[in-house]
Amino acid sequence: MAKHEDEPVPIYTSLEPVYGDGSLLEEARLRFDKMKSKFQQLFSHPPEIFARSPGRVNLIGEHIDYEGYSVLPMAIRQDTIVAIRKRAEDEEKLLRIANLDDNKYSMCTYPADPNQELDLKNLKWGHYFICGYKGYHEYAKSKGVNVGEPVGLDILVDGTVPTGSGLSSSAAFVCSSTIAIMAAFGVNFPKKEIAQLTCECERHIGTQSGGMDQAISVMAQTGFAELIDFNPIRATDVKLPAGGSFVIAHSLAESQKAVTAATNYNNRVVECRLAAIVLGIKLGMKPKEAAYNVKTLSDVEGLCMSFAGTRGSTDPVLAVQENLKEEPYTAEDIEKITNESLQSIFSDSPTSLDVLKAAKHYKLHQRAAHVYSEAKRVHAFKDTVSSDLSEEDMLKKLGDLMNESHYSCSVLYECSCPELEELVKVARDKGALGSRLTGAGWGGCTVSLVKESTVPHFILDLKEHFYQSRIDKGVIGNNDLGLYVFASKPSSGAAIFKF
Ligand code: NG1
Repeated sequence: MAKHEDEPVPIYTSLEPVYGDGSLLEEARLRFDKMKSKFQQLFSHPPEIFARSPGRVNLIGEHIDYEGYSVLPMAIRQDTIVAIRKRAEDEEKLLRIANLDDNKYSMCTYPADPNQELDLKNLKWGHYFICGYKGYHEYAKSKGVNVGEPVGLDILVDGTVPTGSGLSSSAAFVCSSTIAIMAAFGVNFPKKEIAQLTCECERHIGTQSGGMDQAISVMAQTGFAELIDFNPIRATDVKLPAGGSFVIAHSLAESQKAVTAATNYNNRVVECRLAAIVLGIKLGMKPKEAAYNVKTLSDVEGLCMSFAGTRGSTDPVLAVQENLKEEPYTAEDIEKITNESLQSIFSDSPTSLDVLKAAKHYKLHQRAAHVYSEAKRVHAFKDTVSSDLSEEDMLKKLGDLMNESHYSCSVLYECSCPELEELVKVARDKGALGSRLTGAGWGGCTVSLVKESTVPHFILDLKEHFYQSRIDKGVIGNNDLGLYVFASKPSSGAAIFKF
């Protein structure tokens, strides 16, 4: 039997396979009906096709996908839906991108040229669609698919994944856009290829993202979290213990990943590469070879393991402890080791050059220690889930691993913020077995593991001890709490609808 990741995105003629029955289905029906009538009203035609792709919560494995290490996310029910119609050849060759929430997102118009450059200094929400548009054309060309002359597209978007929350609204948007475009052009690729292509095309927005979000959004299976491996992308179903539930809670600090890329997300990608280069040189590589060939910490893991082996250990963190100083490195410190300027090492990556401009120093020891230890925790989590521990012990162990992950993100990787710290503390005080920031951090959500039977009580506790003061100050409305705190079961991945 073909593995599900080798199959194309499923095409459904009804909503049930994705939205099940009951209230979720009712909500979905209303959304699709609204989209159909708004589409007709805006573009004077009905949409031809819909594509949807979900957000995700990462259970463990933070900031390691771009270093080549496996991660363990699950899809959530919140998703982005893209309705699309290919415009006739005699219609103007424009991409008109509208949003159901037109108060917040006004219509964006772009030329139909797939080679257009995105103006990153003037970030518009429609840019995420263009990532998919460019990505589809680049990929189709590389596969020898005749894409023909550009034609215009009419597009309407509706997203329920909260933005800037670490739940990957951006990947849900890029994946649903790419899949809608593919479907409009009458092609479909295996899910694992779409996962790879959407990861690459989201980089047009200027973040050097890893592939976790797109992979889970495209390849998720109802009822399972997935262990996602990279190079090549693969997904392995992970059944979570029935007695535990994952509660997602928003810290109400919004993290604007694309805007802060040079000092936050891309900065960490650059620091990891520098840490890998310095480790490579300290462990015997020629400086020039390390400077230009070493891209990620996984590239030098073998050297770190050999080093650890000489001291009777298998832990690559030992090599970090003994070869990278804890004090921050200046650019000059690193250039003395590499004999190459940082500018020339990163000359092929404009977004990395932006990082160099903004950075005062580089914390190589801490970033590498986080990455290697977090990579181990992902496998420990997966092994725990499939072990024969009692459910009680299993949940406790999983919670401990989540707490360790949070500590590492907060102290070594410095991607937390005061609101996330407060929320994690409240969650643990109120009985969470484990609680951690999820996604890129610097704001956004936490994920907490709690016993299934205690979920309603736990949510009430979070309301009382974290949200109430914010409700009183008017930061969020009392009735909106359900948007910011909810328990989530593993949901299904991307789908196409043709009614
Ligand atoms: P979010 O939480 O969606 O910003 C980002 C990256 C992931 C991963 C996590 C940190 C994108 C699209 N996603 O996720 O690849 O690196 O941060 O683990 O940039």
